[in-house]
Amino acid sequence: MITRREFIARSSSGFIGIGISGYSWQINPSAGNGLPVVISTWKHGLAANEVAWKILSDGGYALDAVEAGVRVSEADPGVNSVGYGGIPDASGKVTLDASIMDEKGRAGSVSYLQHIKHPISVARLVMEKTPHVMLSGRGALKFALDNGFEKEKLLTPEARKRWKRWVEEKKVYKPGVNVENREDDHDTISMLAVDSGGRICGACTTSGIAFKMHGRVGDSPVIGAGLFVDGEVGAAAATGTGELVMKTLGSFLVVENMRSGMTPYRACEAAVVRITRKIPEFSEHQVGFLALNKAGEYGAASIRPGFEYAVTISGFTGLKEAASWIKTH
Ligand code: SD4
Repeated sequence: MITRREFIARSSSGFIGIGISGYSWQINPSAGNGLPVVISTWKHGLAANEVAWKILSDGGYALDAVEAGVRVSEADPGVNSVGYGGIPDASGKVTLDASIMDEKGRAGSVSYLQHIKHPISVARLVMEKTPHVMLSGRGALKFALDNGFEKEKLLTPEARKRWKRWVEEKKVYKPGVNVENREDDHDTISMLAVDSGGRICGACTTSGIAFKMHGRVGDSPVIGAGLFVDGEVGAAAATGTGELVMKTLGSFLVVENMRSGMTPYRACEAAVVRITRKIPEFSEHQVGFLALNKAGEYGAASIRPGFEYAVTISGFTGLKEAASWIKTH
């Protein structure tokens, strides 16, 4: 594990770097702010946090908050990476992945789910009503329909147009996501919240990487990869190229790092370092981790610059840029 001194030394040598303000801010992230706290990935997290915060500030349950929060992005056709309006796979189909976990360590997820606008709510039902953790594909769809969800058309005209252009231009799938200057940038929403009763929960939902192979499932529905919650320690979630997160079981690693005493920021940084050590082509990809501990402290780290996350605490709501491993400026 790198030490703080090494990290700063390498940072100043130009090998890695982080924004100084982001760094110092995250080292002592939210001391004194108290509970509740909600954080989520990317700019679209701001609107999602707003809905989650209403529940949390009324003394509500973190699980209800994260579910309601990410549903905002799922329903927004302008968010082209989640639910309705998501960019399809290479065959033109919108296939969705989602997962949810509560403070008791209960988990539910769906993968390769089609035609359902709110996969996060299906994931919650899997958690609450079945003896299983994950339902996939047709089985997940049947379960959703049996439980009152409606079949909807998720491919918007805009997303269809982008897919048509991609096919016509005979473009080749590029696995990097959220990397600058990539036309098909893509943003999952992952949200973590701790409520005023100290209950910590998380949710993660996505249409996956644009133009992925038909049948591909990413990290988001895989418990421990895209999301992990341990109610006695904290929660972590990921965004970015799912294959890197799955190979390192990133969110589980972040939570385990917190269990061994790291701050949320340090825990995320160490999981990014793990990826850089295990996956030679890491620099071609973006991965960002978010973490929140039971005390309401939070932090984030990413491979590349540009990973923003939305924070809402009492008296503050706004975007923060995560510290990144690769320095580009
Ligand atoms: C995936 N992790 O399917 C997701 C994609 C993503 O921001 O997070 N995009 O690999």
